[in-house]
Amino acid sequence: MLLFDLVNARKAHFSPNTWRVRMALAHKGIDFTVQDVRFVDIAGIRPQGDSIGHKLTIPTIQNDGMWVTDSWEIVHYLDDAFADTPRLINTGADESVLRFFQYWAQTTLHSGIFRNIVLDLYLGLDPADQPYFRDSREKILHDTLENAQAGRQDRMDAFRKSLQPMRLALANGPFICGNQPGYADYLAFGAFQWARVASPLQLLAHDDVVSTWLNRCLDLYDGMGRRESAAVDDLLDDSMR
Ligand SMILES: N[C@@H](CCC(=O)N[C@@H](CS)C(=O)NCC(=O)O)C(=O)O
Repeated sequence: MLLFDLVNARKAHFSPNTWRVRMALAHKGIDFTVQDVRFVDIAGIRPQGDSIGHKLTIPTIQNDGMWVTDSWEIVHYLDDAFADTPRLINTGADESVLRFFQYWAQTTLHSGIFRNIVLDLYLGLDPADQPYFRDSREKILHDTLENAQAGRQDRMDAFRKSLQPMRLALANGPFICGNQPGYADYLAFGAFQWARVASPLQLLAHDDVVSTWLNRCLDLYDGMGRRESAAVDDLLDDSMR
């Protein structure tokens, strides 16, 4: 199992969509190797015979000659190809509700976080990635990265309020999926891990149950998430040198 994942200049893995898949692989107990790529390398990743037929995005996996791109497709593939491991996406209504949760994560979480860390993301990238990232993201934002990120402290209250559905869910159990973590937890975790790895911004108040949940997720699978160093730890290390 080979997982293609993005790295920044300090070789930290920051992609929110890949973190979903990393957690899914760990949940299933599937060992994997990681091939680090930068944004500028993605176009050069080509399956033999071009079996995917469209542009790859990260995450992409290669297993047993099979290439799969897109986190949702990858988790479906893992559920089918490793049928004796715990299933993450059940078919029927459960799948539709999970898909709805993914839409919520992409809109409320990813969009809410993106603007607040976009300049930090850029500054952390390998210099070879910076022109592409600036150009493509400024087109999406219709603004410079600097303007987009400015004033983020003023947006913090609104972002924290938007997490209320998570707080309500976490009143029922330690994880969004109940007593045990499941794919909804990994969808949300990916977003917070993205911010943690790429930016020193403190997104969550320490006394927020979402922060307690995030720490619980960081501890899962022998602290797999926590082993990826946070941007703030990196900055502290720098200032101590
Ligand atoms: N829906 C896709 C989204 C994947 C995606 O957009 N990945 C980003 C990195 S997190 C990417 O590959 N971007 C390539 C680019 O911006 O050129 C998934 O969940 O896998």
